[in-house]
Amino acid sequence: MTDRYVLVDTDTGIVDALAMLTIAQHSGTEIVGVGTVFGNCTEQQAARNALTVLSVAGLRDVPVCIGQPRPGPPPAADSPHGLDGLGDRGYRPPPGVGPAPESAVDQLLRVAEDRPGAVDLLCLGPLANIAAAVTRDPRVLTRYRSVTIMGGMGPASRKGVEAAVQPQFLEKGDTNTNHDPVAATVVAAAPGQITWVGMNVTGRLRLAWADLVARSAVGRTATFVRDITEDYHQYCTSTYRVEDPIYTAHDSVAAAVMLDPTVVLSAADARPRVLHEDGRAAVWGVTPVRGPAHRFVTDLDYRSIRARIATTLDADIPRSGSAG
Ligand SMILES: [Ca+2]
Repeated sequence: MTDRYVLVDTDTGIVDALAMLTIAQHSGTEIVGVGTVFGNCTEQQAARNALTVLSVAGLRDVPVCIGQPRPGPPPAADSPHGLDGLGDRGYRPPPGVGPAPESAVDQLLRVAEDRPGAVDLLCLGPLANIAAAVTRDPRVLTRYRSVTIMGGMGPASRKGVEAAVQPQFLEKGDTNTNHDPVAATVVAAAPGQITWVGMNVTGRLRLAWADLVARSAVGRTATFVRDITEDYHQYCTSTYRVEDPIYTAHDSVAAAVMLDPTVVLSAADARPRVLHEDGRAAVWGVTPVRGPAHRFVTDLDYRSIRARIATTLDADIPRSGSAG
């Protein structure tokens, strides 16, 4: 029985792919649509990637709608997600499969109108589509059952704490906001049941590369994820300055929060504000709250999230052969 309906907005890079697989493999959950946005790649490439990822999960009928392009010139630095967003491994959608004719922004507005209060919105990329929808209908996000955003840096009051725990935290920054600070500013002022799952909590989940390699020896899903993560894991290992190879899964952390809110061990209500520092933009939650408060996650049940990702990677392996 389906008891959860999800609309995913994504710039379909490597971490988005694992998050989409995580949702697709969660029983009782239906992905009602995907909207794509620039970020890890172009919005068109993100749509191709989303169709590829959905096909890995065995889903062929989910509409994938193309959304907003990058408002300015492309970034100077190469993306750790590769030129195509999925690690340049040559993955393509199955023949005959293509994006839907509706725009991602129209889809956001239509789903909110058609099924008020019934759909959870998961935002995994820069917020350009969401901001465009809010500009056309300022209350659109209130018509979603919940809105979960992979973005922000957490409550501003904890900035020093987070920086001490994660030395690379401030320099790495809030990628999705930095891609489009204007869009983040629009969404920050919007009303709704909005939860920011920021770098302060997603960066703490580091998954062992060796574990993914082991799982890829038996599972088709794990093989796909390992393949696209091959170069990205080297980037993660050097960024986080750790000895044993790791990979991060920022978007899967946000997906886990949306699928099971009980993984949130602590959170704070605050007002999201886009702050600029050293040429980068990031959302921080500030208090006191004037205007609509949003929720900023500050701690999570990482054990449960790891178990969920392991289940996702092993989804196509018979149960007797899977390890939690
Ligand atoms: Ca993303």
